[in-house]
Amino acid sequence: MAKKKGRTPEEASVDRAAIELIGLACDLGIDTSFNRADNIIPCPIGADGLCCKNCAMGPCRLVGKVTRGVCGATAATVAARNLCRGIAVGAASHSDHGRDIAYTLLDAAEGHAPDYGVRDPYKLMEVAGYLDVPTVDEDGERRPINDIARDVALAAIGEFGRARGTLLYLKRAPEKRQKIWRELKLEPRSIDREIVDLLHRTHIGNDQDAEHLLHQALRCALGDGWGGSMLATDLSDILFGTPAPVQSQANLGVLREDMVNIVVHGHEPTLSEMIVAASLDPELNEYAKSKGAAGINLVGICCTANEVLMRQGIPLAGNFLQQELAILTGAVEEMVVDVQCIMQGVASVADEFHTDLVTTSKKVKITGATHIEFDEERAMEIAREIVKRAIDRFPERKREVRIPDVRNPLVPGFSHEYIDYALGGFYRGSFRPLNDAIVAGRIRGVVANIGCNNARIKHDSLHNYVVEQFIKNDVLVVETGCGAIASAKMGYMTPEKAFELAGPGLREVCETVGIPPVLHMGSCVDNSRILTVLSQMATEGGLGDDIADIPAVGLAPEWMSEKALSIATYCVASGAYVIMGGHNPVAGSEEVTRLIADGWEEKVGGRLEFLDDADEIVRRALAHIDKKRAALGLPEYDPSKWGRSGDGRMPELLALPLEERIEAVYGM
Ligand code: NFS
Repeated sequence: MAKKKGRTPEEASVDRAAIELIGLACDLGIDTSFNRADNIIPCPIGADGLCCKNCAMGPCRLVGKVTRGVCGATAATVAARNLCRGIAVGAASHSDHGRDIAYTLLDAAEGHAPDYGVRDPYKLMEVAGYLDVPTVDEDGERRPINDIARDVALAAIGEFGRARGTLLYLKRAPEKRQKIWRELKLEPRSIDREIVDLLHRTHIGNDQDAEHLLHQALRCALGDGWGGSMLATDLSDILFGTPAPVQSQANLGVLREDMVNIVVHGHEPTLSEMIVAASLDPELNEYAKSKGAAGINLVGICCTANEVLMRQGIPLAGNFLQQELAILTGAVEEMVVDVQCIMQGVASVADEFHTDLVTTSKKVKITGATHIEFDEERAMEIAREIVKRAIDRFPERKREVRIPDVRNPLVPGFSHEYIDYALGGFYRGSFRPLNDAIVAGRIRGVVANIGCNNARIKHDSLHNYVVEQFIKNDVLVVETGCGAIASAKMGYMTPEKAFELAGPGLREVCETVGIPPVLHMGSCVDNSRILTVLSQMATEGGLGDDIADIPAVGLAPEWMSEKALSIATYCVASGAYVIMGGHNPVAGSEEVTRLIADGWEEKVGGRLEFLDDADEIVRRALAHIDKKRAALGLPEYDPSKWGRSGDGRMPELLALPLEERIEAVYGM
C-alpha cells in the first residue's frame, strides 16, 4: 500500500487472498482503491447529503449557519433530491441492462443473433403468461417457440415505455401488496417514465417537498425491482437457462499459473456466455498449448461472474474490491469488462502488467483499454477473437506470478424455481416446507444479504460477520451480488458448513433438504428472484398475506453503488425492512432520515435505515424478525427445541478421531 498513514492490509480486508495482494501492491508501489480510500478524505457535507450542485448558482453547501441554498432549498429538499437522483441512476442501470437482454432475445428470435436461442422454453412459457403473450394460436396449436420469444421480447421492451396502464409484472406480487400500491398511486406506469419523472422533479425549481420527492422515489424503484430487474432475470433465464445447483470455487486461488487466465467482469451474461463457449473450444485450447499454457481458465468478478457461475459453474475470482487485486497476481492475461462496477483503476494496474483490458459494451470505454465492441450478430466470432488475444498474451507475463493459495468450494444456483423444486419435488413444487419450518420456529426467519463492497469499510468484514450471526441464530440467508461472493469465499455456501455454523433448527432443515444455510441466488438484478420467493411465501399461507408480514429483513452492509439504493428502495416499497451499512447519505437531514424510516413504514410497511455498527445491524434485524413472528402469532424462537434429530450430532462426531467416531456411531 502506498506510503501515507493508510491502513495495514489486515485493516483493509478480512480476506486472506486480498490481504496478501494489498501487501504486494504496497511493496510494488501500485495504487489500488484501498490506498486511494485512505488518501482521500470524504467531504463531510456531501457525505451527509447537504451539498447541492443542481444548478450553477451553487454548489451550495448547507453547513453551519447556512441552512438554505441560494434558491432557498432546505436541507430536507437537498438531501431528498440527492437521494432521489441516486435511486434514479440505480434504477436506470439495472433496467437498461434488462432492456439490452430483451433486445438480444428479440435478435435471437428473429434470426439476427444466430449464436443465441431459447435455452429454457418452460421459462419462456411462464413469462409469456405474465406478459399476456399467447402461446397457442386460434386453433389451439402451440405457436412456434421463436414466435413466442419474439412477442415476449417485444412485450418486455414495451414495458420500458408503455404508453398506458401500469407494469404487467406487478400482478406477481401478493394481492394485498398490489392494493397498497394501487391506493397510494405507486404503481409504475412504465420503467423509463418513472425514472425520468423522478429526475425531472430534482431539477431546480421543481419538487421541493421531501416527502413528495421520496414518494416518487418509491415508484421509480418499483419499476426497477418489479420491472427492469425482474425482466433482466427472466429473459436471461430464457436465453441462457434457469439456474440450478452446480459446484464451483471462489477466491483468487481459482487463477492458474500454468493456464491462460481470462477474467470476465461487469454485469451482463450476453458476451460472457459466448466466452465460456469459446474457452471450451478444442481448437483454441490447442492454440493455448502451442503458446506453452496448459489450457484456458475462465473466471469472473462481480455480477458477470455471478451470471456465469449460476448457470455454468464458472469460478468466482472475487468481488468488487478484488478487481484490481486479480491483475496484481500477474497471472491475468485478459480482463474483459462490460458494464457497471468497473473501476477505472483497473486500467492503471493493468498497465503495470501484461494484462489486456478489453471493454466490450457500446456504452463503456475506458481510456487506455482496448475496445472490441460487442455485436450480437457476430457474438461467437467476437468471443473467439477475445479469447485468442488472451492466449497471445500468455508468453508476455512480465512480473512474478503471485496467486494466493486461497479458494473455497460452493454450491450456487438457487433460482426460485429450484428452491420450489428442492422443497416440493417436480410434481408438487412448493414453498410449504419453508413456511412450515418458519411457523414451527426451526427457521427463525429469512435475511436477504446483498450488495457491494465499499473501500471505506473493511473488505468483507460486515458481510461475513452478519451472515455468521444470522445462521447461528437459525436465520436462513439468501444472497446476491458481491455479498454472495463474500460468503462463497468463506465456504458458507456448502451444505457442510451447516453442520459447523448453523443453529440447530436451521441445520435440521438444511440436512433434510440438502441445501447450504446460505443460498446464492445470483447477481444483483436477481434480487427480483428474492421478491418472487417472498411473494410465494406470502401466498403459500401461514405467514400472513403480504411481504410485509413475513419475518424477513434485507441488508446491504457494505453497499456503495446507486443500484444498491434503488434495490433498498424497491424492497421497502414491497414491504421489507432494509438496513444498509456505513454512513447515512441523508444524515444531514433529520427529516429525511425519519421519512425513509418511520414515514415509509407508515406508508408502505417497509423502512430504510443506515447503521454502521455490525452488532446493532444484527440486533435490529433479529428484533424485527421476532416482532413479525409475534404479530403472526407464531411460537417464540427457542433453539433448545431443535437439533437432536437427523444428523444433528454430526459436528460432535466429526470432531472425534476416526476410531472414536466409529465407536460412537456403531457402538464397537
Ligand atoms: Ni450489485 Fe453487482 Fe457488486 Fe455492488 Fe457492483 S457488482 S450489481 S452494485 S459492487 S453488489
